[in-house]
Amino acid sequence: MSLKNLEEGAVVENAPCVISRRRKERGGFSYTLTDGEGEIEFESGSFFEYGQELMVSGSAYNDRGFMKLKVSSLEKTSGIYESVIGRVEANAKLFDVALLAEGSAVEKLKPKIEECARKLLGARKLGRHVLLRFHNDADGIAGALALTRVVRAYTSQQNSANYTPFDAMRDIGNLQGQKKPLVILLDFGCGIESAEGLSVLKASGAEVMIIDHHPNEGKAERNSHVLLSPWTVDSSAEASFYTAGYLAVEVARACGEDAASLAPIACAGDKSPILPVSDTEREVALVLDYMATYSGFGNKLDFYKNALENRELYASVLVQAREALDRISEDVQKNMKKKLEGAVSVYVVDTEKVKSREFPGKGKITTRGFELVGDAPAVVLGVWKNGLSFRINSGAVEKGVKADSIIASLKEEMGDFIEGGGGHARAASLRIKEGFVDSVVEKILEKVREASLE
Ligand SMILES: [Mn+2]
Repeated sequence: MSLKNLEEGAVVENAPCVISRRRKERGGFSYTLTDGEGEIEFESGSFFEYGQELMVSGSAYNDRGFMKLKVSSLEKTSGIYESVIGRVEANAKLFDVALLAEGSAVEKLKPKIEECARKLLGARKLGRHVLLRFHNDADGIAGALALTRVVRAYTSQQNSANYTPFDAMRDIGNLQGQKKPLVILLDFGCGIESAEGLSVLKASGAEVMIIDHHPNEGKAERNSHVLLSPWTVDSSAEASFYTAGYLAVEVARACGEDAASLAPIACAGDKSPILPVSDTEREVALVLDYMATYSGFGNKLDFYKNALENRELYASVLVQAREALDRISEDVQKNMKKKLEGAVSVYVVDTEKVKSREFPGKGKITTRGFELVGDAPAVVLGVWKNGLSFRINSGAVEKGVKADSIIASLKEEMGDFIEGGGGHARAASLRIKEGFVDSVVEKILEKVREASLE
């Protein structure tokens, strides 16, 4: 018999269920039992952990208008938690709201969005331990703000686009003792350099959800349980435009949360054109990016939430961020050289000569250059002593110049100098052995010339 809508006097016999909530009360605890179909409270002097699996017998009684269970026998058991998770997720009530963005890709993603939503609603109902790692930029932060409207999570900032074995070991250590924890990676995890760390994490028994829009070079579906990625339904360069933060917002909306206002912030942060973005939303993205640049690994999400609510802090960060961007414009202009003239032009900015502290970082300096070159098909490379950053506009992408494919062939042809890297068709970065940046740039010029001739 299921725990759903029990009437007074109904008898429950050996029902497999789990503890999904606990409240301290005078003389003991009040617990909520869930079997995946319904739930009911009972009182007990004994202590049980969240997720404790039990075989329960008893009868329902009315306690001042609330149906509770008078327990006659209670036995600890095992092996039922996953089936309860499955039932809770299947029974979760989703909200069928129209997607904010248009396009066939996102329509095709709807089943995955719903799968993620069911998982979050199930985790909420069962009080599961959720660890949410978000990328340290406006897209990752906006998405994390959306997901935490649905479920309480331990949030932690990830200052790299790669999930390394170090990350995995640390997470596995912190998750010790948690019953079937859910780990969500937001706006990173699909790169090839995350595959090893992810496979270790998955082997630990944690359930892994990845919401990411970076090209799925690491085949993240193999090392996760749920993958929400536009690359699974669209292989064009436009797939990246469905940013992780945007997708997370759609997940929250399918859960019934009004998170729509966070989506344009995510899009502004990653320069995605899928949604209209207002000046204010662009400002919020800038503030989040600035704060994320200056804050460390492991930072919790509340830090950003509080800053957005604190008007004085917000206004002051905005002024600083804008000044920092303005300050570099002249330097960028001075240090940007046109290296290739043709169907697709290539410009190179020496970012070491641009006076900037941590913000704007190399990527944003390159973006600044990119904003200065105009609309003709162009590639901007921001270079420094051991790396470079790509920004490529639509005109160049249409002519077949894509950063992710250039990077893939560079890794093959110059594997000895390329130490890593990845990203999108329009924006990506490379780590290069010191002393070899110039030769890599030469090779890129060659590749752009070839691609734009074809
Ligand atoms: Mn992103």
